[in-house]
Formats: sequence, C-alpha cells, structure tokens
Amino acid sequence: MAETARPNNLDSYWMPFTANRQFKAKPRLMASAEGMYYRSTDGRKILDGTAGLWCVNAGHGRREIAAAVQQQLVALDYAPAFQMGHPAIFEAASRLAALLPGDLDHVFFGNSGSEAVETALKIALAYHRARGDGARTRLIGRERAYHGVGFGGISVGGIAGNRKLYAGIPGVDHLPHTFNLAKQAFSRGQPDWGAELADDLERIAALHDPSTIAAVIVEPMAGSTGVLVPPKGYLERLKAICDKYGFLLIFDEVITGLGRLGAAFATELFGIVPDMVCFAKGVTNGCVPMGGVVVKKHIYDAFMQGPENLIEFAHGYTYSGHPVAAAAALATLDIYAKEDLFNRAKSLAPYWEDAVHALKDLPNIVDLRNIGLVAGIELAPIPGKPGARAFDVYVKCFERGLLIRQTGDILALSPPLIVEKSQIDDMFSLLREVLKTC
Ligand code: PXG
Repeated sequence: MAETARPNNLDSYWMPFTANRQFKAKPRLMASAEGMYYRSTDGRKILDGTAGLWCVNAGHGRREIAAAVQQQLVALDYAPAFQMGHPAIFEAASRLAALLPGDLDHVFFGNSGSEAVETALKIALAYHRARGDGARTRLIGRERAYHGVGFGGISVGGIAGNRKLYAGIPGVDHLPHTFNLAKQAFSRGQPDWGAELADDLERIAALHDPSTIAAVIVEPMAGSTGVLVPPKGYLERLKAICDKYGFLLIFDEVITGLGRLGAAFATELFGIVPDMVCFAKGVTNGCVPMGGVVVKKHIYDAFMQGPENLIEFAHGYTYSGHPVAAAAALATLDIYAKEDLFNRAKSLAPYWEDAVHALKDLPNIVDLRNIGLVAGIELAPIPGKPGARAFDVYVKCFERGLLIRQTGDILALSPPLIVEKSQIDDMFSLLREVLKTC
C-alpha cells in the first residue's frame, strides 16, 4: 500500500496520556479505517483488537452513521443547548432509556465519559440536597477505578498516577479493588472468590456514619486498570448495602455499556439496577463525542420542584445533546439493533474465552481474565522495569499488524462486536507469536 501524507512537524500537538517524546521519536499514525482494520500512514493493515479505545463497537467507517451526520450538519448544525432543543436528542434520550431496565428513564447529556461522571456525582449531591438530606456529601469510589480525568472522577478514581498531583475533592473514600491473584488467577468469566470485598462498604459506612454518604460509584467491570471482572455476588452485595443505607449506586458503564459484555449494559447482564448509569464511547460508535448519565425517575422527580420558571439543575455544556452527536447516536443505535450486535457479542463470548485461555501455556503469563468480548492478559514484569514487557508486546503487535492496549504489565483486548471468529484466531495467533519473544 502507498504511504499516506504525514505531518511535517509533530511538535505542537501535546498528546493525551502519551509518552510524547518517545512517540514523536517513533510515531504510530493511523490514516484510515474500515470494518475491523486500520490502515497506518506507512500503508500497513492493522487489525483492531481494541475497538479504537473501547468505543468503535460497530466497526469502522460505517456509512450509515456518516450519512446521518452529514444530513444533520446540513439540516441543523447546532442549536443552543440551554432553554432550547431539537427533535433528535429527545429521540436519542428515549432510545437510550429503552435500553436500560426499570425506571432508569431520564438522560442528561455531555460529551465524554469524564463529563458523564462529573454530572453523575453532581446529581448525587444535588439530589440529596433537594430531598432535604443535604448532609449526605461523601462520595465512595474504589481503588484502581478509572472514572475519567475531571476533578470528581480522579477523586473517586483509584489510579495513583492520575491522582497524585492533585488534592481532589474532599469527603471521598474508597472501597478495596476486587482483584486477588492468589484466589482468582485464570478465572473464566466472573471469579468465584471476592463477593465479601463489598462488605467493606459497611466499614466505610460505620466510619463516616451512613447519613453522610451520598453515593457509591463503580465500574461494573474495571476496564482501564486492566480488566478486573466483578466476583460472583459482589455487585449484588454492594447494591444491598447501598439500599440499606440510602446510598445512590452509580454504575460507570462508559466501557461496559452498549454491548461490550454481550448485553446492552452490564446492568442487564448482572441483573442489578443502579440509580444512575454513565455512558459514552459506544453510544456514537466513537465517531462523534457524546456521553451522559441515565438516572432513575425518582432522581429526576426530586429536582422537579419549586417555581416552574426556575432552572432545576444548574449544570450542562454548550454541546450537551449536540445535534450531530444525536444523529450519530441514533444511526449507531439503529445498527446495533439491526445487526443484533449485543447478542452477537454474547454468542461469540465462549469462543473468545477459549481463545484467551489458550495462551496459558506461554511463558510470563501471570493471569488471563475475560468477560463478554473483553480480555485482560497480565504478564510477569521484567525485574526492575515495570511495564516494559507489556509495552514491548504492544509495540511488536502494532508493528506486525494488531492493535491492543497496554497498561502497566497488563494487556487488554476488546474488538469491535462485528469481529469474525477467523479474526479472533488471527488476533490470538499473532499475540502468541509476539508473546513468545517478550
Ligand atoms: N469512565 C470509564 C469507566 C472509562 O473507562 C471514562 C470514564 C472517561 O471517558 P472519556 O470519554 O472522558 O475519556 C473512561 C475512559 C484505556 C482507556 O486504555 C480507557 C478510557 C479512555 C482511554 C483509554 O483503557 N476510558
């Protein structure tokens, strides 16, 4: 393949979550994408093992979405987000609410997972205040959690590197993370051990007094930290303790939402209905920024008090419910429904699981984890060089035509839900070859 034009100067762009100097010395640039494959600027075909960044659930280059976006841009490029609306965003809200169980039926829109999380945390505090229970100001997150990069998100988040430079918001405590190598290694799907880790919420409640706690936020499956699957019974226990004390339970489904686990949301998969669900990424197939939070009716209703001419919740973004994002979301949801992609992910999951666990015989494999179409592969660190082994695997895979994710010494894979079995075979045989050399 011919090379694509490359920028002359890589200097001005300060890249996010990137080792800028290392990258710019040896850049990896994408030129185009179609279906399951990227094409790099040096003309190589690269199998997408990560659905971009966990977001391109329907595969790349979907013409239906492009057409809907183009049409929307021409018809109505922008409408003021405050005190004004447009039809597509109301439809998008109804369609999203219909994908969630029970009375999770009101949607507040932002433009990213980070904004979804900030919004959910603010709703939690404002909700208790609106009910006359304003002493509930504490927020409980979890070790190793990733909830984006806003000050709220890094505060309830549990990744030291993202938190250490910033004081964060006050009144936050953390549950222990749910990973225990000795008790869970090589679990297929949900580990048998670990439900009791949820009981730590009782300790936290006793420490601060339950009357001071507003909400608990967790990723049903922790993605960014390296794929931690919830132990059997863990989320059930967490929900029961939240109910007992009146804590709102927030599921951050930015990764798990929209099909990745083989169900519309983890909420459905695990049969647990939280009070709020954060979403982003797959809602537009990754092609236009959009995120938001779906809340239960009683939460929305708590705000709908007082004089009707007053704004009930002083929050929102210029681009909340953007027409172009709404059009992309509607076209994306159409594809998910028409191609039955969530069920497709579900039916591929056993094949995926076998492919993941077949790596067990390789050297330096510490753990293999999976759920839905997600895999975590934990490697033994090179002594004195944490993360170096996995980064080496990541670069070698990219050079040989496979995109994976790397965090510390953990690799993560989660392809678009259109993946074929033969492409799963390609992914794992290439990975096997690379792992043998690292
Ligand atoms: N919550 C969760 C659970 C996430 O995974 C966010 C919030 C923030 O979303 P935005 O749209 O603000 O980035 C995320 C994002 C990775 C990776 O490699 C994961 C995310 C983003 C980028 C990379 O695991 N998750």
